[in-house]
Amino acid sequence: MKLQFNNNAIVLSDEFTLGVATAAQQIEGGRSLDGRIDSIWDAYAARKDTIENGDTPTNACEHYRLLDQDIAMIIDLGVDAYRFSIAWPRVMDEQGEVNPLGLAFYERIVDALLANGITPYITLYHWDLPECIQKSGGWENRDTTDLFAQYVDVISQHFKGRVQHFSTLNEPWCSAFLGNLYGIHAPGNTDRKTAYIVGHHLLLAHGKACRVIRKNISNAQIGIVLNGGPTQGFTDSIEDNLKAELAYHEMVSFFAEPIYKAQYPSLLRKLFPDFFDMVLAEDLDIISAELDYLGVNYYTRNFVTDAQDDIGYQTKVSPGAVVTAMGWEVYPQGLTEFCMQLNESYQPKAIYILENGAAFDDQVVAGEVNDDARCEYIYQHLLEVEKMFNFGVPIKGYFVWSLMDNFEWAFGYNKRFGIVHVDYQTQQRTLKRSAHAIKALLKQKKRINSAK
Ligand code: IFM
Repeated sequence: MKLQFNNNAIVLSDEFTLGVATAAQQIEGGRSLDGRIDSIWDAYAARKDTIENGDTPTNACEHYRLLDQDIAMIIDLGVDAYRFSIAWPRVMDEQGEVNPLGLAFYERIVDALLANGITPYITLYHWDLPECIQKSGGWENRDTTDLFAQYVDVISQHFKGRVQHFSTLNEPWCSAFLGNLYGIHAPGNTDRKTAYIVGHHLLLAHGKACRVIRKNISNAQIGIVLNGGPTQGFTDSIEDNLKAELAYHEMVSFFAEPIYKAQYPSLLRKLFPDFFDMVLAEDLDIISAELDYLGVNYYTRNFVTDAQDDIGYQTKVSPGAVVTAMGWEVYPQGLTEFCMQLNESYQPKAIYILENGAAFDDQVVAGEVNDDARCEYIYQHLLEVEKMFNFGVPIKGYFVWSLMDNFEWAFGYNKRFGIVHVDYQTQQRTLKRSAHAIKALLKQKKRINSAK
């Protein structure tokens, strides 16, 4: 099937899912509306010097208030699927009881999508742990894995028959390592062993959630979303290559090996033998529950070199590389390289690119946003998707990150990833050129399919 994108033809299979993605904490706002309780990100952002410009997710894109208009915008784009996350602090209260108003909000989303032929892809955890649970140890506390399973039980029972696709965790590396070793995400710890404990408990929570969803929904499509990219030494030195190995193992293998091979990487076990005491006999069996898909979030590749700090390594960009506003190199072929590496190592049944996109310093000029760099970025990555088909990678879908500009975690509102521009003063949405290109692409996809 031929698809036009930015005047270039892209060939994708008919069954291929093209969608857009968001996450609750980054767009919803409505911090304490209708019984929502605080998350660790609300608490973290309230601390001094954690987020650029002192930004907070309190209002974000006010998606909670503007839901109808945002859903209309999603429908108008004509996407096959919409990936969004459910905020645990919106649907469960401090006593662990269901908040019906919170649940009703997601019900409105799901029902509107279904009524318009758009498939909902739910992410169950996109970093917004309820702060009350953090106060009892958060992900360092094994009990949190059972609380997560209870929350997932509520969601999967509620949406049974309406939602099939569930991603348990988004980018657990960020929650575990950025949040507990790097100290730049909530809750802001800087200790490697804590990161390992948190990482293990996240994986255990994932495994328990898989069991719960399978029990509740017989035809569920369950996955987890990992982030990463091709990783190599910044120079050819043995030191840089060893650090690159460590970085890749912590970012990807730490999560993928237990899930697909029921073991932690031997390199990490050798380097940090005391860091795995929290792994109990039955855990790896629970963690390695069968999955229907692997979600991959890809943005860039990583060059790694030594660092004289507690992390012990750092990533660098090669001189002269084209970078986005995040300082991340634009390297589309890395998507294929990374997916092929995952495919060879773990043979997932299916792979979905659940996030790919770029931040640029977009400006509205005369009511338009000409984000040609983003159009090109997405186009080049879609070409890689096409390439992967030919290499036999079981790639089933691609979701642009993100539907609209939003709260980019520690960077606040400074970084714009959306295909829709958001004016945070007025909450005015403006479709960027990339949104128009994707809309046209989807229109053509539907036209060709319906003509068959
Ligand atoms: O905005 C984030 C998203 O929440 C998780 N993946 C990476 C994106 C861009 O940094």
